Amino acid sequence: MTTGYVFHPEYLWHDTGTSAGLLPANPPAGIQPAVHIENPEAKRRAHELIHVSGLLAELTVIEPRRATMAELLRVHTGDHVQHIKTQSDLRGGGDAGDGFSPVGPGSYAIARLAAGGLIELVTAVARGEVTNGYALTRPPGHHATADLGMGFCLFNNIAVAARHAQAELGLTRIAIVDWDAHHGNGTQSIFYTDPNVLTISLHQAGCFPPDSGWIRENGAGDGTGYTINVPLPPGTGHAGYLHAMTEIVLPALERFAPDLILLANGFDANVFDPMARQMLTADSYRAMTRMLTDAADRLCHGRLVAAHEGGYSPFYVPYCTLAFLEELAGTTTRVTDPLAAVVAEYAAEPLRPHQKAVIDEAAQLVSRIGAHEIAAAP
Ligand code: 9RB
Ligand code: ZN
Repeated sequence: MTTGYVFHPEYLWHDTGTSAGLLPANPPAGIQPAVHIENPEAKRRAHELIHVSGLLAELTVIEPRRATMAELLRVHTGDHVQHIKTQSDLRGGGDAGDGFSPVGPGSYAIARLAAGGLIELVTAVARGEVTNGYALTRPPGHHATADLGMGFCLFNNIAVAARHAQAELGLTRIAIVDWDAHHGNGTQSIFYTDPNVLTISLHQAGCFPPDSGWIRENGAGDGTGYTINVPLPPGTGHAGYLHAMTEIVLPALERFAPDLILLANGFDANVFDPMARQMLTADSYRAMTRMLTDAADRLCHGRLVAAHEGGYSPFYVPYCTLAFLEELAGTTTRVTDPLAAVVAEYAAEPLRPHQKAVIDEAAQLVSRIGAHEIAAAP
């Protein structure tokens, strides 16, 4: 068993400039500029820790390439791709669509390298060159819709890789699990009517985008039942997420029987994240990853491909990433979570009744997966 790893220094060159936390900086209005919240630091440190811990030596490094126009157009409109290119050609950069998604000078090429990196990784997995893999990419992708960049995302990397897997690699049924703290609205919208792509998003209710990611958003047309949202209350921790994995994600995957599992791997549900209010620890990511690799082993020859999404604590994201990647590779390193003692109290956060209520309600949707085919069978 081998684990593929995609990284490129250009991912760190995607220049998001300044911001004031959530808001664009605006000195005349008294909004002080600071380094943009989606900056390279957490990702640079994660990559360095992967190297220094010795884990990198156990991985199969896969070189990214830029996604082609045809590959992007499987998901995005020509107007959107052109818009990103035009903004990227501006000397001072521009915005991908919603006013919260900076496009730095040259970010068009970097965003293509992110989407193409995931394509190369999925290809290596499909060919059996590696069992599973991780793409530590930037910019992120899960908020980007067919025609709009949103929430720091330019192109929807996971969606581009999923369509490539279907079109070129013979992997038809694809499950996309998204445990970023924010709703995977872009991915949801792209596959909303498609019964061959199951999307499951676990996120903090109402965090971002506004009014998005509710249980009632359950797919449409032929895709009815193939979108599942679990809007977890703020404050959900290890026990709550594990309950959601056990009661929803795992049974949904069993029912769907995918050829490939993709993971939108945001680390912003950790307890130190400035952009969300969930309470996961590095050990939580390890446990959740173990559940997914076990499911992938049972259902699709271990084929699990993850893409980096959010995660904004430069000091904790690296340890969450290492725990995740160790588990993916089925190994450990000499580096353990140095904050484990500090987070022990948080880690003990139990499943609260209001969290259980949401999870149990969303779990009702699992039986809708494949209900058509089962009803239609003689
Ligand atoms: C503001 C708004 C946000 C909020 C959160 C994210 C997180 C992205 C992420 C991005 C942009 C809105 C400040 C809407 O980590 N995804 O995984 N912007 N939020 N309106 N206003 C005024
Ligand atoms: Zn996020």
